[in-house]
Amino acid sequence: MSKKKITDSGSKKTDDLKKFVVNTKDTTMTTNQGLRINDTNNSLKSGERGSTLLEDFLLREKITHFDHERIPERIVHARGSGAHGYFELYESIAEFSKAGLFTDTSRKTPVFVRFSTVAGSKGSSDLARDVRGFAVKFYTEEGTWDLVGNNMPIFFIQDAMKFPDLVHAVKPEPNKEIPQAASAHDTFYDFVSHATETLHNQIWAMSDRAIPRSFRMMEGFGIHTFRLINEKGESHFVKFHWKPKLGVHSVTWDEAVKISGADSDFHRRDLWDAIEAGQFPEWEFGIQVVAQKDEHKFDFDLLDPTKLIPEEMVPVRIIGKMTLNKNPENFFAETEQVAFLPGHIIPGIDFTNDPLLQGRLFSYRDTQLSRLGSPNFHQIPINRPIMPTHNNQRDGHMQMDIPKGQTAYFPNSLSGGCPHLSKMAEGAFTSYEERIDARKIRTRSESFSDHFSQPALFYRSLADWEQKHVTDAYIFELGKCMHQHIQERMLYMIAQIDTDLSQEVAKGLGLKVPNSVDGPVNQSIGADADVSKHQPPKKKIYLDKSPALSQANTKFDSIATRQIAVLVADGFSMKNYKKMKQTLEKAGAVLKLVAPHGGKIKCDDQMEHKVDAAIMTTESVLYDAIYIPGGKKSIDALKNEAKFIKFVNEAFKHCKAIAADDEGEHFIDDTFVSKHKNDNAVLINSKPSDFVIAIAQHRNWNRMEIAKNLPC
Ligand code: HDE
Repeated sequence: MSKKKITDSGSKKTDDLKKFVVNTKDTTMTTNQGLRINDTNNSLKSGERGSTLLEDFLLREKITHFDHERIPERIVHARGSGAHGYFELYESIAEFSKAGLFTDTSRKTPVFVRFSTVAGSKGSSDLARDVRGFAVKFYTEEGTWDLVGNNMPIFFIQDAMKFPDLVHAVKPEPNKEIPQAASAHDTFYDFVSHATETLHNQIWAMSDRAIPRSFRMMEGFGIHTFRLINEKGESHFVKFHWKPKLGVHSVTWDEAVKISGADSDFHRRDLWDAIEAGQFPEWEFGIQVVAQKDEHKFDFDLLDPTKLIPEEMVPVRIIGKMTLNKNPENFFAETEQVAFLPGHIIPGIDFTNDPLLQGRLFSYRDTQLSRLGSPNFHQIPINRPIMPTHNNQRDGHMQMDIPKGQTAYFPNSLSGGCPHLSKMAEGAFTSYEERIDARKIRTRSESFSDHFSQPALFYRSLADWEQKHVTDAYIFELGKCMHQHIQERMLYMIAQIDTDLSQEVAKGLGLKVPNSVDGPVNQSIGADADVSKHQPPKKKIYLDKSPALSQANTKFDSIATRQIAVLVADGFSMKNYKKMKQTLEKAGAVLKLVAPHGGKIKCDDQMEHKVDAAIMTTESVLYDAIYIPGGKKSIDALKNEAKFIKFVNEAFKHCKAIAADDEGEHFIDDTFVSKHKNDNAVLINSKPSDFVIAIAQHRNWNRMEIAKNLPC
């Protein structure tokens, strides 16, 4: 994460948006027609206590606009947060792609990014267990390219035809509209347990990836195999990756549940605050390239979006970096109205026949028509490309441009043939000339049938503590299912991935893992299909482990932007505080004074300090670590407030770093931590630099077994 001076612009796109920004500073209120208004509080009435008159155009304008100020939320990914930024290329990959943003290292390509949860409504909690959307709009000089990805490298289904079923299964159940933003219910697992292709993404959703610490600490993936096309028209297969500079980190499920109550905007606030503070989130951009001739060399099909290419088999080559450096001016105008379309493509990149991708190419344009209400949605400021657009598409709801001239067709002579077509040499797009010689057929390729090998690879690759989290997540999710046959069918599916895992989950549910299921294992096939051809074979082991899949192997070298709660009351030790503050802030952390009351408190030097949060307004789960400076008076006051004790106990339970100095140790003695002073991430009278190392570790998972038994 780079810390830079906040810049208001810096890109062609943010400069372009400035034209549309309306500032009300030093202005007078008017109607939408420019008429000055001197009363916006009272309607026009027949007498002081009389009825309102139909004549009141001021009331009508105000109320009518209000009545229509909502648009349909996105059918999936309704809850999201956006930010502006730019993409820079480290090295040209002209050998693979002719795209300007991949060949010209002097370019700074503007981007707008929207992160989202999938299942919840617009007002749901950020910390739901869910996949996260990671959609990037690149405003390139050759047109807009949208890379509409997720924070997990695979998807639940293999064919777009199944998307409505998947979404209907996971969304609130149609009779009672319950549960909100949660996969832990019968319909989801009913579907999953009958459609084995879902199991890979489903086990990822049980892992810590589904409860990120921050959007800034998530990976992003394009998921599908795309093509890169070079100047010679040659194609290479490619998978796109985003790698966060801060590493990949998550919260625990217990925290996620509590954060949802304490601050349901936790991720949104975190992204906004980091950018406002000039601590700009950064991701490196990587590609996995596979030569055309190697299309069939893998144990899985490159066109199957439920499969990843292990990084140990095809390394990710880092070629650039994205920095987010500006918050939107207006949530609705930008974050809500931004329209991402996988079909927004540029020369140098192309699609493959991945049947999920192919369906997405239709769905996203279609959905904008009902969400934004017009085929002119590309004219909304956030959606406008940075290059001029010219064609013969005309009219429609809310046409914002004024197309000039007599003609709106091609070819023409009356407008001199304009807009004329572009020659290939001038940078026109052309689709990759893939050779196709096939029968028209409605089926699933047999090469898509292996549904157990990769979820098993994922699970095997996780660290012990990650596996434990997956087990607990399954017990929670399946424990919320009311139908035993669904739970048992799921246990059978999990057993195909890992028998120990299924036994542990079964124990938690108080059930036994069944030896078979009713009907075919996979029922996601056509009625007349040859069932035997579409049953997943037993799992294969083509790679023992993929270390890249485990968060245990991420970066632990930074505490930048980590939130540290400093527990203080009047009389806290300034000497302790100052020393700790200097070291932590130098390393980029953010210290927050949490005190018995709001306003100001005094340290033992009698200086006043602004309180960041009164204990009644905050919770331990909102911080990454805790520091308790000494000062007898302060510690006595903290001990008097039970919530401070709970605060520290919870941080300990969540395996966070805790430091205390001098009398701060007496406070620790009143908490669960007292028995664990030799824990690696409990630092009493230690060097501040040791605290930095402990915070950078994110969590001390060695504490997990002890923490589990703490009653808080
Ligand atoms: Fe989406 N998806 N999706 N999806 N998706 C939408 O488009 C759809 C899929 C993803 O921040 C919708 O504008 C189909 C995969 C993100 O605005 C809709 C299929 C991946 C976002 C839609 C998929 C995604 C969406 C809803 C299966 C990861 C939010 C509103 C064929 C690679 C973008 C909208 C934003 C949004 C359809 C599968 C990611 C309905 C039919 C795979 C990040 O068009």
